[in-house]
Amino acid sequence: MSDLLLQRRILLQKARLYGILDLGYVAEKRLVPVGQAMIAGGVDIIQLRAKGRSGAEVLALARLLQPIFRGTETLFIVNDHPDAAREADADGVHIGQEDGLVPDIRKLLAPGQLVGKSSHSVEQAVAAAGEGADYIGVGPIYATPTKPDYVPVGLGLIGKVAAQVTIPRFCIGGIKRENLEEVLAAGADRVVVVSGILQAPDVTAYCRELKSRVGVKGLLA
Ligand code: TZP
Ligand code: MG
Repeated sequence: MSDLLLQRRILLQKARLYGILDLGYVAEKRLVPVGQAMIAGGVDIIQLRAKGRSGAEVLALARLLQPIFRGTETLFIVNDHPDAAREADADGVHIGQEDGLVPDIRKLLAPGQLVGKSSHSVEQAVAAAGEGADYIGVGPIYATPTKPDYVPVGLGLIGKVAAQVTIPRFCIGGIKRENLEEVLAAGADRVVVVSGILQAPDVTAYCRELKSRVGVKGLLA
C-alpha cells in the first residue's frame, strides 16, 4: 500500500463527521469560506457535490477548494467525477449505485485515492464492500429534500449493515442536531450532515457540536 493511501485510510478510520458542500445550498462564491468554516468546526471529510455541472465545471470548483485542505486532517472528496478528483488532486471520489463498479472507477484515479460508494440496502452495502470501496454511505435514513427521489431506508438498516460490513459506514439523509441522538442510538458511529450544516447560522459552531457528540460515540465504538 502506498504511503498516501495508508495516510488517507488512517484519516478515514478516524473520521466521524462528513459534510457536503452541495451547490443546492451554497453559492459558488461561498464554497471556500463555508468549507473553511466546516474544517474549523472539525468536519473530518468534506465532499464537493455539484449536481448538473459539467466535468470541467466540477474540476474548476475542485481546484478552487483543494488548497483549503492543505495542512489539515480533513479529507477532500469529489462527488461523481473521478477525472476531476484526479486532476484536482483530491483525496478521492464518491460514487452512487448508478456510477458503476469501484474497480472501474479506481482505474480513473491516481494511485492512493479513495473511493466511497452510496448504498441503500444491505445487499448494496455488502456488494460495495466486496468491490473494494474504502467506505460506504448508508441511507437516506430519513426523507430529505437534498435527495428527494429516494425512499428513506429507516433507522433499522444501520444495525443490519453494521452486522455485515466492516469498512467505515457513514449514515446519511435527514440527519441533523435534533435527531443525531436517535441515529447514534440505532448503531451509527459516523454520519453525513448536509443541509443541517449548510443552513446553520454559525456553521463552525454547529459542526463542533455535531463532532463532539458523534466523536464521543466513536471513542466508545
Ligand atoms: N445521499 C443520500 S441522502 C443524501 C445524499 C447525498 C442527502 C443528505 O442531505 P441532508 O440535507 O443531510 O438530508
Ligand atoms: Mg453519482
